[in-house]
Amino acid sequence: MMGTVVTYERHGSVGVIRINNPPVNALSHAVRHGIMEALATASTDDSLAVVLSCDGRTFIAGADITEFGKPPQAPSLPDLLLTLDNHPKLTIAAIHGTALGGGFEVALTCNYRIALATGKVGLPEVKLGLLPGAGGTQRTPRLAGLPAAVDLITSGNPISAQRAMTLQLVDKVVEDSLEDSAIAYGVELVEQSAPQRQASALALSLSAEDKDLIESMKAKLLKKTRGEHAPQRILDCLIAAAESPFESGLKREREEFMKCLADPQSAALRHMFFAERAAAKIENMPKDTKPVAITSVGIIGAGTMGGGIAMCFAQAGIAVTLVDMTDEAVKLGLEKIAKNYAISEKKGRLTRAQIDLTMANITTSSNFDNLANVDMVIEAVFENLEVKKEVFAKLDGICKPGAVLASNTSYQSIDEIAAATTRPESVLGMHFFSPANVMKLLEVVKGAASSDAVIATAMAVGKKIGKVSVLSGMCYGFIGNRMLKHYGREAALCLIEGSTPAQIDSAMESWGMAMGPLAVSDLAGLDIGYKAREQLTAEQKGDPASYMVADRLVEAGRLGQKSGAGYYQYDPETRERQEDSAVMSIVTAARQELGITPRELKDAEIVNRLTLALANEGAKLLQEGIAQRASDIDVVYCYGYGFPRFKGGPMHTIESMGLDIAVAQINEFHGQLNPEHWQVAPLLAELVDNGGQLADYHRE
Ligand code: T1G
Repeated sequence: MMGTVVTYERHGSVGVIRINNPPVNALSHAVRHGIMEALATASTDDSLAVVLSCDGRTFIAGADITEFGKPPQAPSLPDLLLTLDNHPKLTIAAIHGTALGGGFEVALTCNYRIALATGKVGLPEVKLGLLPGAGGTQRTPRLAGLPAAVDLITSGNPISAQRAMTLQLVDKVVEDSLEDSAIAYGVELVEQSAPQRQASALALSLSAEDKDLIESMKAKLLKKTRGEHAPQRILDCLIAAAESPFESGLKREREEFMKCLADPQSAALRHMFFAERAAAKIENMPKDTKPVAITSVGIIGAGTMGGGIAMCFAQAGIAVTLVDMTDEAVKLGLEKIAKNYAISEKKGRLTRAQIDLTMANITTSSNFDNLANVDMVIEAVFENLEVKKEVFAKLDGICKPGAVLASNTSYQSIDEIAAATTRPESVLGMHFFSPANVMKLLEVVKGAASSDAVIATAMAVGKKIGKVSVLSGMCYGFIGNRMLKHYGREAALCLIEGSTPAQIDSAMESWGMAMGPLAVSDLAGLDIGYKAREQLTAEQKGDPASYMVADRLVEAGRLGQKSGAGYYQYDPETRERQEDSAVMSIVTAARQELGITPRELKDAEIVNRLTLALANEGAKLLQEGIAQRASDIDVVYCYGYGFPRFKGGPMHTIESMGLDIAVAQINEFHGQLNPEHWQVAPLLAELVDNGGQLADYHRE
C-alpha cells in the first residue's frame, strides 16, 4: 500500500505514521505519497489521534532537494499539507534530530508538536536561495509572532526545542522515548477534548513596530546578503501573512517560492549544498582506509596563522601544544589568541566559560621535544622552503611513528618538504586561510608519497574542527592560489589598460564578490606578492604590465592596509578605503613606460575577464587531476576567496553561462588581449565539442 518508506500502525486509539527514508527522511515523492495514503487510512479507521514520527537520525529534514528542477510529481507538498490541515483526527508531530524546511512545515500543520530535548527545528530554505514554500511563512508568524518568524526564516538557522517551545512552535519537550511519549500525549489530548488547533486559523496583525522591524530588516538584509533575492522575497511573504487572510498569504508565498525556484541563484546555492558534501568524498580511496584519531596536535609558529589554527583545534576540544622559537614568541602568540577571544566575548559569540575551557586546551612551549607524543603536527612558520625543510627534518627526529606531519604552506612543494624526512608518507599539506579561526576552507594537499590514511585523517580532522576540507594535488599554489594568479593578473591588466582600482573592485563587488581583487591585495599586503616575485625570473614573472604597478606601489612604501596605503588610502580610525590620486599617477607613469594608451573598460568586460581567467585555469587543473571534481573548485572559491555562493563558484558560473559561450569569449580575448593569457583550456574545448558538462567530468 504505502511502499517501504512510510508505514501506518495502530497503538491503541492512536495511529502512528512512521517515515523511514534514510539518510534524513527527505520528503521525496514516495514519502509524500506514503503519508497521503496513511492519512487516508487514518481518516476512516477508528483511531482518535494520529502521530507522525520518523525512524533514523532525524525527523523530516525538508523537501528532497534532489527533486528540484525535475518535473513535479503529485501529491505536491502543499496538497499533502492541505489534507493534513483538514484531517478529521487530532494530529501530533514527534520531532527528533532536525525538523527542517518542508519537514518543519509538516509539523507546523499538525495540531500539536512534541520534541526530544536534543531536537532542533528550522526553516533553512534561504540558504538554498529558496523560501518555505509550504506554509512556513504563513504559519510560523501566526504561532511565534512576526519578529521571531523574521529572524528564523531570514537567517535560516535552526533553534533548539526549548527555544521553539518558548515561541509556541513546539508544545511539549521530553528527554527520551519520544514516540511513546507522543502516543501518550495523543491519548491525553483526546481525553482532555483538546481542540484541533490549526495555525492557519490563527489571527495575525501588523503592528507599527512590526512594520518598522520589517523595513529595517529589508535595509539590513540588502546590505548583509548583497545581491541575494530570497531574503527580500521572504519579507514580502511575511508582510502578506500579516496583511491578508491565510489562503491569499499562502498563494503569495507560492508565487514567491516559484520565483525563487526558477532563480539561477537557487540553482547555484543548491549546487553548493551538494558540492560541499561531495568535497568530503575522496575518490579511489580504499574503503578500509582508517583515519588516525587526533586527540592532540602540535602547532609550530605562534604567529597569526599558527594562533588561528590553534584556536580551531582547541575549540574542537583537541589538546594543542603551541610551539615557537622563544618563550617570548609563544607568549605573544597566546596573548593574541586571548585578545581574539576577548573580542568574541564582547560580541557575545562566546561566553567566558567557553573561552576558559578552550584556552585550557592550549599549552605553549619553545621546546620541540614536547611534540614527541602528539598525534599530528601542523607547521605554520613563514613562507620559506629551506626553513620549512629544517623544521620537518627536526620533527622527523622527534615525533612518534605514525604522527601526521602537515605544512600550512600556501605555495611550497609538499614533496620537497616531505623529502626532508624519512617518513614522506606521513607528510601532507593542510592549507588554512587567514584568519584561520574564521575562514571555513581547508585545502588538504596530497604529496606524491602521502599515504591514504594520512589524507583521510586530515580530511576527517578538518570536519571535526568545523572546516570544509577540499583535497588538492600538488602544484604551485595548489587549487586556490594557482587560479588566483590569473584572476590577479587580469585585475592588474584591466588597471593598466585604462581602469581604476575603484572601478575594478566595485565591478566585482556589485557582481557579488565579497571584496574586489585590489582591495583584497591591500588586505593581504602588497609586499607578499613583491617578495614572491623577487624570487622569480623575468620569464616566470610574465608580462610586466601585470605587476609593474604593484611593484611601484611597494617601492613607494604603499604595502596596503598594514602601511595605511596601497591601491587605496585607508582611514586610520575606520580603516575605510578612499581613492588616492597618487595611485593613478603611479599607474599613468607605468602606462607611459610600457607604451600603453589607456582605453575605457566596461564593468562587464572586467567581470568577464576575471571570472573566465579563474574558470579557464580551473579547467586546466581539473584535467591535470589537481582537483578531483569541478565542484571542489567551486567550494574552494566560495569558502576561501569570497566568491559569492549564490553564483555557485567559478566552474558553476561558466557551466550555467554555457561552456560554448565561455569558450567563445575566451577565444575573443585571445584575439583582443595577450594571447598567452587566453589559451582555451583543452578540457573546455573538448566538452564543447562533445556536448559534455563540467559537473559530469571525471579524470580517467
Ligand atoms: N534532500 C536531499 N538530500 C539531502 C537533504 C535533502 N533535504 N538533506 C540532506 N541530504 C543528503 C546529503 O546530501 C547527504 O548525502 C546526506 O543526506 C547526509 O547529509 C518546501 C523548499 C539535515 C542538518 O535545507 O542541512 O524543504 O552526501 O552530510 O551533516 O519549504 O543535511 O551522504 O550522499 O548534510 O548530519 C530544506 C538540508 C530543503 C536541510 C544533516 N532543508 N540538510 O546534516 O548530514 S528545501 C534543508 C541539512 C524545503 C520547503 C522547502 C543537513 C542535515 P550524501 P549531511 P549532516
